[in-house]
Amino acid sequence: MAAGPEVRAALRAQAVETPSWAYGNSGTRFKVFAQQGVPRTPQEKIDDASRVHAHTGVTPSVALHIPWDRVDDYAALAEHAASRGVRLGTVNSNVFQDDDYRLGSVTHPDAAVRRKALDHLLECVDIMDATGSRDLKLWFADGTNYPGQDDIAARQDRLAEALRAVYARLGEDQRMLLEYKLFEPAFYTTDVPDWGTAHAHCLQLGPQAQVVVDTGHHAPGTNIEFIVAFLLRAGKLGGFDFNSRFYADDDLMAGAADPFQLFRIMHEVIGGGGLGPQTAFMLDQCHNIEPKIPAVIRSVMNVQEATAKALLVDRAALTAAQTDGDVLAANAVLMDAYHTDVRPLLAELREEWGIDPDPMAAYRRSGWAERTVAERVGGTAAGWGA
Ligand code: LRH
Ligand code: MN
Ligand code: MN
Repeated sequence: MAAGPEVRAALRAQAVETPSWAYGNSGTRFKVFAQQGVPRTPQEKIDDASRVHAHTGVTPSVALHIPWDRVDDYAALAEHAASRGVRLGTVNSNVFQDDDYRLGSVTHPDAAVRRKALDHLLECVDIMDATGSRDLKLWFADGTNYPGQDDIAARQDRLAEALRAVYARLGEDQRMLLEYKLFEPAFYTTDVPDWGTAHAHCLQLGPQAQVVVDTGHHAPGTNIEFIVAFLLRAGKLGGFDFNSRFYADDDLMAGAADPFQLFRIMHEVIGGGGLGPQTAFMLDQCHNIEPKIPAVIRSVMNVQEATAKALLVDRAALTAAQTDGDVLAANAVLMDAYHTDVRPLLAELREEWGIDPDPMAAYRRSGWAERTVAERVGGTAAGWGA
């Protein structure tokens, strides 16, 4: 299957944002495994992100998580990123790691806690102003554990009120990406459990509010590509948090558990006209047992491979087969693309872009891992599971 100039151009233009927290120590709720050489500061996380960009050529931005990446001067942090050849991307808010949030944040029954959570979200927009970030990503751990614990509908009212206040604070070029998650840490009700709830809130807010699809946040068997197609059609797909899952929110490397699902998602993205900067393609992963930078590189390559395969789908043949009602032919068009080995194409493209065709080997040879182990003593936890 030949890759024409349009496919090559689309792969060149692709951008995947990496998360600062993927570079720090992380773990499960049972144990954080400390690795040697991990970043001690937000600046060092950015340095690691810039290594990934140097080897992949397609990860020009790094997402922040506040307060995990709190600094005094965000403009200076943006300058640091620029000096390393990357920029600061999405600002992720964190209203889940404070004792006050035991019963929720923006949906908490106590107005004082709701105010504290809202102030944090507004502060995140101030940070976006300083960093030049376009997107604010909102994920709420809010929910309840027991029937009767709180009023489900009243919590929706409180959520809507907070979202309205944040939306009103956004600048013209800024967006709010609302992330949903089926369960965890709440186990009975979750206040934003699914794309329908997120979509309904975003619809009420306006065009700058969009839904973000974290691939690990659904019930097993959920057809994520359907959600993607639906949201794209509605103009409401803001972006992705890519990661793999076998069971729940596993946060494993994107494309590791189910590369076919990633391909199917990218096929819908392309079909719906979503492959471009209007969609934030982000990773949201934690590398607990594997070395972090190579794990991020591998994930980015997996996203690239899924994208390349989806770009190779013969859309004219697919439409013809679909119109004819030829189920097997239509399915064969998709499978032909999926079974294409796109690794030689991507290697060739990397050479064209002036980088090593084998990012994993190039990283290993770079000596970065050894250097950071020698230089960085006492790395920090990402904040997650810490
Ligand atoms: C929640 C989530 C959300 C958080 C991140 C650390 O499970 O996916 O995006 O910000 O993990
Ligand atoms: Mn996420
Ligand atoms: Mn998650």
